[in-house]
Amino acid sequence: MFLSKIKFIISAPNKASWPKDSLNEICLLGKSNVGKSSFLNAISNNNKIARVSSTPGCTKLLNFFEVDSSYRIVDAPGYGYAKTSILDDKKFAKMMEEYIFERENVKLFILLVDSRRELSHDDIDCLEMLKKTNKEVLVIGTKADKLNQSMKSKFIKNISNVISSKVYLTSILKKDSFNEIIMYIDKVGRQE
Ligand SMILES: Nc1nc2c(ncn2[C@@H]2O[C@H](COP(=O)(O)OP(=O)(O)OP(=O)(O)O)[C@@H](O)[C@H]2O)c(=O)[nH]1
Ligand SMILES: [Mg+2]
Repeated sequence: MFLSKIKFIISAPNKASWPKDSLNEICLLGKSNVGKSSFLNAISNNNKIARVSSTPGCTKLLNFFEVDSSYRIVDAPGYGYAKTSILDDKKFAKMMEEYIFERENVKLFILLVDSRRELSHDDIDCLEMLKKTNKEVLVIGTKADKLNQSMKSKFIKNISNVISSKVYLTSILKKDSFNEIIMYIDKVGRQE
């Protein structure tokens, strides 16, 4: 299964540009280069949906994508790139905090982390912010193709010490690693 009929809606620098309706939104967050835009392409089975680059800082604004005219996925720019720490860069922080705390449409935040790395301070700061929203949060470890079995278990164990929500491991080289999360996203997106 993949998400079908995905189309790009708008790249938003601030709340004046957010779509003005009540469609549910699912937001992808995480450090630069962890693979947020690649994740969106993988669940759409279309590498042309979002722009991806091996250089961090590829996505600059909040990019809204509509799925089957029913709900949206929002691909966020990453933190931790150059000065773009989630709290230090004022413009970036304002754009993200505004969305995280004020956007009522959001039903689920997905925090993506590179499964080869430990959680960074920015990841922890981000999780703390998300906790304050009282909204649902999921963690995805990306690039699982780089891990062996014992590294995978260690990753899941480490994350579970920090957050109680469900943790998934995905790899763009293994399409079926997205099956469960796609079904979940679609269910949350279409919820009344
Ligand atoms: N091996 C491997 N590489 C991946 C995977 N997912 C993403 N990548 C690579 O990671 C790099 C960054 O991917 P992006 O999707 O642009 O990352 P991003 O999180 O959107 O980055 P920003 O937009 O800068 O925040 C690219 O070179 C991708 O090909 C994966 O599952 N496995
Ligand atoms: Mg991106």
